[in-house]
Amino acid sequence: MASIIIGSQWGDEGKGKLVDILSQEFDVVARCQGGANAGHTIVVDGKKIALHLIPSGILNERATCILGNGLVIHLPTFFKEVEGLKAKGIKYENRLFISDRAHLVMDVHQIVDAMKEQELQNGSSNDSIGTTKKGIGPAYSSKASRGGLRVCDLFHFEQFKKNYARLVENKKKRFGNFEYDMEEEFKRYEKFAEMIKPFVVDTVYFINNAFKEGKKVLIEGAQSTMLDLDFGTYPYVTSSASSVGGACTGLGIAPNKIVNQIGVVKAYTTRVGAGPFPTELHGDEAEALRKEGGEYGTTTGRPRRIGWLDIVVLRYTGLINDFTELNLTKLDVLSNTDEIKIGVDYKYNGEIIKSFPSSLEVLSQCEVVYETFKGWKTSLAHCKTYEELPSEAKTYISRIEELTGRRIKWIGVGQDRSSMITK
Ligand code: 2SA
Ligand code: GDP
Ligand code: MG
Repeated sequence: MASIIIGSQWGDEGKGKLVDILSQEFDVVARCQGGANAGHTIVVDGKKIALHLIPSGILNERATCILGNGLVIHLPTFFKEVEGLKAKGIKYENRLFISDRAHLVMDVHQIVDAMKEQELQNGSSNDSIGTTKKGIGPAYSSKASRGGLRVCDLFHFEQFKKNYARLVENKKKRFGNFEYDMEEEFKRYEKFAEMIKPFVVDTVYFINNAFKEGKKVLIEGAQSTMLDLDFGTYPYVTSSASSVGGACTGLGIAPNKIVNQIGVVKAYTTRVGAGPFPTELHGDEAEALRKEGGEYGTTTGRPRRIGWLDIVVLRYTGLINDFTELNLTKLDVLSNTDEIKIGVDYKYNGEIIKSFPSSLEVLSQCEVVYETFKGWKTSLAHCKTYEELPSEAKTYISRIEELTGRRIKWIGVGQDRSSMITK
């Protein structure tokens, strides 16, 4: 069986922390989409570890970690992260594997990512997406247009060189000439081809065989449902399927293997990059929460945009993923707030609408209906059980359960692995 952990908002809900905690009960932890745009932070005994490509299960030495076929992998970043594990004394040999079918992000994809963003910025209106510039969109474009490079191609190097040269030529045709040392790249990738060998397996066979042996697989979502290429606020999305469907295509598993869909919900909302954000806050109120919650991109360091919790978003992402339980995170961050709001409905032309609109034009004309809650104004640092939480916090939690129709099973009250209440 498999369980999947998925973000219910625009990312950075604290998925990495939950994966780290739950991975103790799993044999395999797998990523199924995205790449090094992700940033998953884990804090153990005050020590912080930020992971981008490697699954957050790596700290649990019992678990095997998989990067599935649905990922786009920048090998220099992968090896840098492996070096980081080595430096921290984390054992990764024979327990960290990459799919032979995963696509590669080359430096050319990152160059083009930055160029595309610049192009959009230079347009009549600034329409840039605010990508992480990690080459994610261009790498998935290469994959979809059948000009991509895969991990398995590295082991047929003459053909790999031809395909790589063609990829760069195509980008030059589209974006104009830019400096790119192909000979250096060939040398670099010839070395990577050797270095990556011990990590490469047929992950489709590996995971399905693990199921056969009765092993438990935890799937780690990245980027979250509101950034999903199909369901997110298009075009302000990432280029992968970051909701539950991405697990089947990104790992080669059947849907009946997934028995739990765990939604991670931040107690307020954040978004990094451009795009609509109906419950967004500005000014001092936003700054106070940003500071309190340390809301800066784990990958890029960009300040995250801040807003109130949005139930319309949670109902919509709940439909897509059918969350079986929720993890409410960062409740402690609201501890200094006098009045907390929750966006409960959107009104369009004066009428409450049923679900999250597809059109950004419609969305921009929606008015959010709020409910207001009294803050608890006391630290949650000492709370180890649900009963110990202040009554105002319990009211807030119950109302979220009521409004979403979903059960909150875990409540995050601090950054550390130990700061998680099970309800
Ligand atoms: P991309 O780079 O093509 O995937 O960017 C497209 C949009 O997806 C957003 N995106 C993210 N949003 C939240 N967190 C992400 N990971 C990092 C983090 C982000 C960072 O953990 O903080 O460090 O800035 C992530 N990755 C992609 C991105 O902001 C664009 O809106
Ligand atoms: P992810 O992308 O969903 O894994 O989330 P990130 O790691 O990018 O961002 C979440 C941030 O919140 C990280 O710095 C976490 O350490 C932190 N975090 C997670 N849960 C909690 C919590 O309950 N309270 C506090 N204060 N911080 C948390
Ligand atoms: Mg993150």
